[in-house]
Amino acid sequence: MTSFGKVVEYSAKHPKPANTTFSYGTAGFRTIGDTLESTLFRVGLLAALRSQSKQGKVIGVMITASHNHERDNGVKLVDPMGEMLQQSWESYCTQIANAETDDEVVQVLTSIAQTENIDLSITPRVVYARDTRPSGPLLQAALEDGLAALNANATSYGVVTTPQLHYFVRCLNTADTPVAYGEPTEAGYYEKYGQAFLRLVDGRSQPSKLYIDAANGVGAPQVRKLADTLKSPYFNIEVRNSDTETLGKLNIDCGADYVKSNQRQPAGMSLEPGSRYCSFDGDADRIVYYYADENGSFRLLDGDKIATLVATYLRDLVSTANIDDLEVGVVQTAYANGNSTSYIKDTLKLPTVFAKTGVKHLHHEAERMNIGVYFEANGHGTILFNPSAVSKLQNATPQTPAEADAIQRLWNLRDLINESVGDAISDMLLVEAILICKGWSLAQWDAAYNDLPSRLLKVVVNDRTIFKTTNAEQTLTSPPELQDVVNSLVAKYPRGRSFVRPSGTEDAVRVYAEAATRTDCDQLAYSVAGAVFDRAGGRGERPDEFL
Ligand code: NG1
Ligand code: ZN
Repeated sequence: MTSFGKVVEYSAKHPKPANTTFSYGTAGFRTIGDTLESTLFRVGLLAALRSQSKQGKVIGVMITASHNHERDNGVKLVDPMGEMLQQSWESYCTQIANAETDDEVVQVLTSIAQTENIDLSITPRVVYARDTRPSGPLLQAALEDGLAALNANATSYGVVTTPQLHYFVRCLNTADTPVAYGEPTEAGYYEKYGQAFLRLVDGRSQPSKLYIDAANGVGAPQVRKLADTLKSPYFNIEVRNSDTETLGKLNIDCGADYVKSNQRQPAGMSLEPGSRYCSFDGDADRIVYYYADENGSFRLLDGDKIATLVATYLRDLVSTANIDDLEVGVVQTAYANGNSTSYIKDTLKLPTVFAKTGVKHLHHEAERMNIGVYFEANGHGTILFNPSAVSKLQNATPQTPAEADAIQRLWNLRDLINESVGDAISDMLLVEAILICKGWSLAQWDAAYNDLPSRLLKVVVNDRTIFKTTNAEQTLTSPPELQDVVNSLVAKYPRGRSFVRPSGTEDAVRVYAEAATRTDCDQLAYSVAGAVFDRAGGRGERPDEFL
């Protein structure tokens, strides 16, 4: 096929490493950066094809490995509305990445084009960006070769956060339509979210300084640009862990994942009671807050706390706005702390559902709700207003100034959030706006409910593909009988809950446990992890610290 005429020649420059299998998982391709050159080239080809399959809409490609080690890298595709790649195309990604020869690459392209009935005469349009990783430039060059091989109209956004790239894609594809999302530029991004923030906080008391741990990643320069754009006492920040130049610092002892996993402050931050802190991850799509209480103890405000804060605020606004049948719901994963789920159901009296791990699953569940708040406990999430919510807001006829104000605030909130994907910078502005409007400290926010003690462990096994789950990943259907063992262990502990699932991003099995006390929780976590190790081919050291 002539459309693929240049592919073999270009592909020969980016040979696939022998004996390596790539897989497009929850977060796209993710592995040691240096092994990904052929994959990036091929993702370029596929991004072009995907654009053609969408009649030339812009497709995004983000080169990042998020919170993972600096030597890792990865890549994921962004669909036209700024959402994650449609799931049915994930297997095409895996297929093309694993084609053994240059000719096979062309065969895979040809077969996808036929299956999807793609008009290859359409000019593909693709935009791409990368984070600060050292392997980024090399991988970007390979991607550019893939795009050139299919004559794509390709534009680089340089080094930006993952959610910024999602935002650009959505802006480009909605330009000049009734749902135009904004200017597809960095300046447009800061302007849109920054102005919505200022509209919400106007006239309120100014907050104290917010210390931001940027994980020594791309969030550091980007959040500073936001502050430079805003120049507002409402956004009084100091960025720490902002060294994106020195090798070996990205995500090390800092960042949202470190803070959430270790339940402690990052390097470079000593916590003063009364002060306010947050951490981004390496590509700035996750955020967690924290502070020291009056005894100096570390207190974490994770994705569950953010979800409950946001849901409470939205629920109250919707109630004041007095619009019929406009409902707020919350989507969580099984990793959500049990007390957050009880709080949403029993105190807020809002509907809540569990989705499988990975934001694309949460996103789809949230789309079914009028106003869907979704967050993973690790701090990755956002809010979606579905078309029915938007038309209810448009058609609302406020009867009082309070109703009109609440409706205006809902519009401003919608402008403040990145609807395409979880975004640390936009989520931070959202949290800040709510805290400013409520006049709350972090301790007042934290007071809504107390987390149950929880523990997340990793077990390395010979073959994690034998682990199969159901019930939003909370119940194992394979290996046989392992779930019965987990159930009998859980039954021993008051408020015990535990589940086992294979990781979608690492070669390991994750064990989560929570219970009424720290001791019970740890015993439960380690006994379940021990059972997994013994009965399902554990490798290396047995996890038995507490037994
Ligand atoms: P896996 O490795 O499948 O557990 C992790 C996170 C997810 C999600 C993805 C993508 C946990 C327990 N898991 O997935 O929530 O963020 O990475 O980055 O935090
Ligand atoms: Zn990330």
